[in-house]
Formats: sequence, C-alpha cells, structure tokens
Amino acid sequence: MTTNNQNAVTVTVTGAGGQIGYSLLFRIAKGEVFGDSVVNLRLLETEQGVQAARGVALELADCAFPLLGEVTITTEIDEGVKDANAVFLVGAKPRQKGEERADLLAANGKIFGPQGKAIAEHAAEDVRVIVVGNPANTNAAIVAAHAEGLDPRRVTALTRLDHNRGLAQVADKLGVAVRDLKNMTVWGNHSASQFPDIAELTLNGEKVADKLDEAWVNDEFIPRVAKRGAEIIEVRGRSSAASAASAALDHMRDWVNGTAEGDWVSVALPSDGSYGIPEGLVFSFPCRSVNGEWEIVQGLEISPAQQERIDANIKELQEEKAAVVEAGLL
Ligand code: NAX
Repeated sequence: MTTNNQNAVTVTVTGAGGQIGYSLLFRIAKGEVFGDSVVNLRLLETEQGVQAARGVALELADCAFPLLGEVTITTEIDEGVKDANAVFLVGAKPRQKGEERADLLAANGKIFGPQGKAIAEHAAEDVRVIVVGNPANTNAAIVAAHAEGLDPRRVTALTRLDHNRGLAQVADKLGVAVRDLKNMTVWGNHSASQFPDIAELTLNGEKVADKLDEAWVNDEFIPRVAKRGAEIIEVRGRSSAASAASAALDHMRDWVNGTAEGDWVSVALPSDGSYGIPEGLVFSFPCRSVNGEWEIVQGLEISPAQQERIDANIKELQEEKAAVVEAGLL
C-alpha cells in the first residue's frame, strides 16, 4: 500500500458512531490492519450520529495508541473520504418495521451512490473499499457504478463474517480448532440465501466433507450460518457488532497483507464472469489476495447441487439489482 505521507495510512469509517464502528475503530488504531504505519482516521457520520462519533474520538485519544495520527470527524462525504487508502462503509439505513426490501435498497442506494462518487474523486488512487452496511452486495454494486475511473475490483463487500461463522460451526461439530480448517467458501449474497460451502474445506490438509453427515450440512449447518445474524439478535438483543467488525478487519488485513499460505477466504466483489456469475454482479467467491489484489480461486468443480444454490444467489442479486435500477440508482 502506498502511503499519503511517510509511513502513514488514512482510513475512513462511516457509521463511526454506531455499534460496529465502536468495535472497529480501536483495533484499527492499535495497528491490527496496517502494521506499524501511523493511522489517520476519518470518521464520517450523519448529523444524528456525529455526537456519538465525537465521543468515540475522545475515547480513542484516551487509549494513547502510539500509532494513532489525526482523527477527523465530519458529516461531509468529500472530507470524509479525502486521501483515504482504506474505506469501511459501515453506516447504512436500518430496515424499518413494515418496510419492503425494495424500499431499503432504494434508501441505501441514495447513501452509497454519492459515497462511490466521492471516493473516486477524493480518495487515494490505491483505495480499498469494503461495504459492511446492508444490503452489502448491492450497496457495493452501487458504489462501484458511481466511482467513475476507479477499478471496480477495489470495491468489495463483507461476507467474511459468514465465512468465519461457517468455520466456527464446523470446528465445533468436529471438535477441532478453527486454525486447522482451511478453504471454506461462502458463495453469493450476504443474505439468508447465501451458500456456505464445505466441499473444499480441509482439516489439516484432508477434505472434511466425508466426515460430515449430508443431512447435518444441508439441514443444520447451511441454514444456521445463513441465519446466524437473526440468532445473535434473538440471544443478545442487538445485532452482531464485534464479530462483524472483526471480520471486516480480517478482510482488510488479508487484502493488504495477503491470505495465509494454502488457504483462501470469502470476498464479495464484482464478478469477472468466473463460475458463470454474470459480469459485474457483486458476488461472494473464494479469493486469495496476491500482491495486494483479490484473485478469484479458479478451477473448482461445481456439482449440480452446488450449482442450484449458486443459481439461487444469482437470481436474488439480479432481483436486488433490478430494484435499484428501477429506483434510478444504477
Ligand atoms: P448502528 O445503527 O449501530 O450504526 C450505524 C451508524 O451509521 C449510525 O451511527 C448512523 O448514524 C450511521 N449512518 C447512517 N447513515 C449514514 C451515512 N449516510 N453516512 C455515515 N454514517 C451513517 O448499526 P451497526 O450495528 O453498526 O450496523 C451497521 C450496518 O452493518 C447495518 O447496515 C447492518 O445491517 C450491517 N451489518 C452487516 C454485516 C455483514 O456481514 N455484511 C453483519 C453485521 C451488520 O448487521
């Protein structure tokens, strides 16, 4: 990553006054993503959220992090993304009671379009963007479409939380350590239709599919991972925050520093047509970070049963896309 002054990076976090922001900012400032670079933070919030972001900034100061540089708090998008090397787009409009999915898509499209334009115009050339705010895949598609001149591969969406949830479920089922599992894949949309896929998953180098009962995989594992967000809300009383922030950090750290040897991770990014996914659809794939760029893992065999689940995700994402096209946002 090139830096905008000697050994410093600028990182934007939108929704900095919210609960994911609160779990994310301190770890970024501590140096978990950008090694020993000084981190300048830009906290972008709405008028309603800016006071909370000011409070977070006071606490960041109180941590006396040796690597923390300037902290800017703003409600202006252009200032919020200025010179940014990394942008975490967390802030989004939550779904209101009785609101249709299409209304949510349209409301969020109005946020992510201008943010994409501002990133293209004001962020650093090497900017890396991760969309966390839901519906994350389609929001990322809107960002990429409005970021004229920016390589669409620099715009991604978070499915690493789903990936991590999948690893944790299998580790628990087999009574093994997460660190011994490799090559989990989440295909598709960050939604209940997502496809957490264990076909290539290995335990200490051996495939685990044969060790897992097919009924458990189809009837328990896949739905539990796909609906884990709802389970967290039910048990915790609030949506996932620390785990979402942790996954976003994993995503950005691996993007900047490379994926672990012999492993891959799940990343939603604009399709290049791999595995027959329509070009431009922001879809979660198995990816490796090579020389600071995401590469989709090629050549995996896809069975008819896998294809059916992948196709369901294509259909859902195309419907989301149609809704934002209809609203004039794409
Ligand atoms: P919170 O409601 O706690 O915080 C959101 C913050 O964003 C608020 O402070 C709000 O003022 C701010 N905001 C809203 N619009 C903004 C804008 N245009 N510019 C800047 N800031 C803005 O939500 P939180 O729990 O932090 O969740 C944030 C988003 O992450 C939600 O959309 C949520 O659905 C999504 N999630 C995505 C996950 C994923 O894996 N992709 C998992 C966790 C989470 O559900």
